[in-house]
Amino acid sequence: RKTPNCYYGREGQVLVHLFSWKWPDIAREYRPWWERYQPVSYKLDSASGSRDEFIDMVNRCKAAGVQIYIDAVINHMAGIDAGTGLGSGGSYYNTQLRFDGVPYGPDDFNTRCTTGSGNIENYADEGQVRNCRLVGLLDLEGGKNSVRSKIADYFDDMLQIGIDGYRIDAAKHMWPEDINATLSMTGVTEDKVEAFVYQEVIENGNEPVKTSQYTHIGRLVEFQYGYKMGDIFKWQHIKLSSLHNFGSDWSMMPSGDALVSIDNHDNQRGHGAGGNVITHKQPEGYKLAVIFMLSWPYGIPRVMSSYDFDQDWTGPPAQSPADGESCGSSWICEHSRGSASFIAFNREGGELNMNLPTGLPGGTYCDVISGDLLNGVCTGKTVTVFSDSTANIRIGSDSSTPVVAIHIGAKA
Ligand code: LM2
Ligand code: CA
Repeated sequence: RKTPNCYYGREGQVLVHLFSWKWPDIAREYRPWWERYQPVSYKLDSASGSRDEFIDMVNRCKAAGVQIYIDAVINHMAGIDAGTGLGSGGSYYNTQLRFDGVPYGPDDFNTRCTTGSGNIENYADEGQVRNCRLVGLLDLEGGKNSVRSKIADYFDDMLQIGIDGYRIDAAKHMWPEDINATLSMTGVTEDKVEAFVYQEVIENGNEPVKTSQYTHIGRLVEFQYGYKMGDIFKWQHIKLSSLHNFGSDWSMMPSGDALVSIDNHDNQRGHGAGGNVITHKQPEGYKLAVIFMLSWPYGIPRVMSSYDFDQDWTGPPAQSPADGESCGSSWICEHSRGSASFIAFNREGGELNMNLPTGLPGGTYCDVISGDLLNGVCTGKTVTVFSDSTANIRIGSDSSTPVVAIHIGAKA
């Protein structure tokens, strides 16, 4: 009676008094975010909500002209240490390789791994990277038709609901031909264009797995982009002016193959391959990096939207921004809207004062960084573009966002 029965490894013996909390919020608190990457079925009931709520979200986004791309975890199921239980959607699983909600059985898992632990031990061995368990996650045998067709059924279900594409999680750990064969099995209905595909392959120096092995399947996340943005906007190792040819000349893949981001949920908190990225924790440089990415013609940009965390595993706040929590505290919401047709940055330490070609027709434009065009009135600085499309651009070095951005949708 005098011990609080803490779980093994949790003997800190501290209680928390959750006064008047709702049960679902308590259930959600203290769950690490990375549980999402340990599926036990392809059902859509998760910590984010029910299947009906997912369908409703897709429909409402589509009505607003917004496409949905899902994060598809198809390389593996739960971790070897997950034991036995029921998933958030109620399906039974055990790590003797039974996942009844799909269903998958022992024959659906990889038997080609040759390491002693059954886990990936050496990234220089291409076979291990694809056939062994990534951090103990039970590895599906993507070479088998039974596995491919179950994943294809899941994709078909999603297409039917109306999603428009997939992020292929852990694509580095799948054989490219398995991904391709699975995608070719998915139905594309008459009025539907092909799904958009971007694969998660972190290419590291001398490792044998290369992004170029996957470019025939779809796009890839170009991780070098985020690392280089970190060099420039976080560490300032590289001068802004050297970005003039930023793209495939910087040993990155061709623009048409790439999807880019400044950071992601892994490298933001030191997971995955890590890397020196800039995040919302350094807001000044981060804003510049995001503005640069949105305006620079390379790859397809993806903007991050995060919640605040102090420990790497901390799950999301129980409440969404929509029901009470505002952006800027527990939810960061780095994402923004709008596009700029001419953009200038200054990070040289002194004032920038130059006549620059803008490519825009003559007129007075509203700078959408310092303000916005509201009912025909510019709330920020204005920029005059002359008839030869040049403009005098002045950006002081003392400003916290030393950027000017103007576009034809915001003529003052
Ligand atoms: C990804 N991309 O290719 C995701 O972006 C990344 O977030 C996923 O890892 C990974 N691949 C697998 O889908 C995350 C997280 C890991 C976590 C796994 C599984 O970064 O830390 O691993 O999800 O939940 C966790 C524990 C790890 C444990 C493992 C298995 O952190 O210590 O390994 O579960 O129980 C024994
Ligand atoms: Ca694999």
